[in-house]
Amino acid sequence: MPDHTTTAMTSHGVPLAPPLAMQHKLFAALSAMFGREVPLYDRSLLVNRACNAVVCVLVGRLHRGFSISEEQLDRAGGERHGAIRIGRADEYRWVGRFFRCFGMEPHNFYDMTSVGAKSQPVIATAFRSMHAPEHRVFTSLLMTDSFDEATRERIEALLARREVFSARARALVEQSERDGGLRWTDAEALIEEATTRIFKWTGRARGKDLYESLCGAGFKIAADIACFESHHLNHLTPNTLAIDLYTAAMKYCLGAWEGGAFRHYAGRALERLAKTCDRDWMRLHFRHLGDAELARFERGQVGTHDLVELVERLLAEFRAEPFQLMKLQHSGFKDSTEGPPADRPIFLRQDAYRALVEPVVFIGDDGSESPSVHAARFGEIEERWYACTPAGRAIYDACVADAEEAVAGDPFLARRDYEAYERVYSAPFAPVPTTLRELLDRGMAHARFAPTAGGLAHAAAGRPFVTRDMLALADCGFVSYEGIRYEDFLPISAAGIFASNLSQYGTTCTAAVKPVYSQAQLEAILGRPIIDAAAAYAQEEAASRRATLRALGLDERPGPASLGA
Ligand code: OOG
Ligand code: NI
Repeated sequence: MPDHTTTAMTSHGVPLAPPLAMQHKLFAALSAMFGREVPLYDRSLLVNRACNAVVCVLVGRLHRGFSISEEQLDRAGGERHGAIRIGRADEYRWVGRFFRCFGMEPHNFYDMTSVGAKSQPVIATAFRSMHAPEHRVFTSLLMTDSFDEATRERIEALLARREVFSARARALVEQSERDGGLRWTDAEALIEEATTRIFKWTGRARGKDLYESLCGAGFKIAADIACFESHHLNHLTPNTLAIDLYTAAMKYCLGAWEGGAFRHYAGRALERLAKTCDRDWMRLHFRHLGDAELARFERGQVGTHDLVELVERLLAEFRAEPFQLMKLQHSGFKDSTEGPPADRPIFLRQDAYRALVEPVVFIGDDGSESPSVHAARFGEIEERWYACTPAGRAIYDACVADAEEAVAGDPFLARRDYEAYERVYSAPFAPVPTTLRELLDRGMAHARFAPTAGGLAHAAAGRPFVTRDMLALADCGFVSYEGIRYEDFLPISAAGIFASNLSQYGTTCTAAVKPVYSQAQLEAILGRPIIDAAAAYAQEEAASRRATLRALGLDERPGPASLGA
């Protein structure tokens, strides 16, 4: 695996670009590319930044001494995940090799063909760094064998004709593999391949007949993959500090909501934040803050007037031209947010503006051009919470199933009466705790533990500890903990995003026999193993427990059996 911290050299003594630095550069370049391609995306970043800035003002009043630099604010919203959809197995392998040059490994196997009614004919993994990732790419592969024979042949024939990775891009990837990295000039050349070719939207399509018959038969996703010439970014999702505030802001700026609705929902979002913004929230949302800094902040108070003032401040800011999103062509915002209810801090919550209707030109075999439109690219947002243990995951899955069932009978409830929808959807999540501490007490979420200065001094003085239990040690002030953030995706949320944006609920397999897909199959396509993220979170927690016990001298001195570990 490439080393992310030290400077490696080529055999000629030229320094290699650190993969993580390359990754930041790649995502900044992709964001700039996507911003040029999709003005609404660029503007949505401004909306997110304005919301995040207001959140930071509120946080500064709640935690006196907290402030954030412009750069840190950019970084908080600068985290991104992209989504791409690939047509052929050999293309998929190239994409995996490409991301490896940037220190990004495949995490988790997502079989989107079997997520119930919202299934799509794709399987996927997500490329990201293993440690503290800031960028990810959800990468789907179209499974042509889930179509009837005739359709499958037509899709494959069209896909066979394209070449997304140029000879230069392939050579650079091979060079990186051979030399264990790339010099900066070559890294920049590979990033240029990414933004000018591999992930670029060209608006040029082929196979108009196939396109129309796929869309007509409800296979929009297949049309989006098979008929285009690149692995165009479908969306690039920034991170937000307060998804409900952002969503309200977008609905207002897009013209879907009046000021009154915005005031109500934005005020509610800030009020909730004021209640939940404790030390754990701070650690989760601001990675640059350490325990020492957090300890220096003094608890402040905010009242209704603060919330009103901040909402009005946003409204005033939204009068400026860049926030007049209603003037851009758009298809509105999703009706409801995917993921757990706002007060259950696990996994992640996502929302999106709907896929834009974009002009495309179909190029015929004779070179003729035929103008048309295509709707696939949308604008997602997300807020990340804690990674669950298998026990937490099982409870979450059961809650989701109940919640989906509870709202299934009334598909337009969210649009008609959002607060009623929220009540119905969130009620089944009652078994999920609302705080990190409760999640940890119940073994539902993962944490990283560390000894405190007090704990180390206690150990150095040779004083005994009455327990080896991490949370009990934390209560005594000997150990600190922080929740581990969830860095992956949720099939059910992804399915909801796919479904709403394809304005199509899901697709059924038309193959004579429905194929069964496996992780091993995708690993064979990639030519390397897929990391099991759940195991990685558990290992990270276990390693921190072991290191903490060792630092406190508790590994050699087993505690009283009755108190357990
Ligand atoms: C990918 C959908 C998955 C997410 O955030 O869950 C995804 C796609 O639309 O291609 O991006
Ligand atoms: Ni996404």
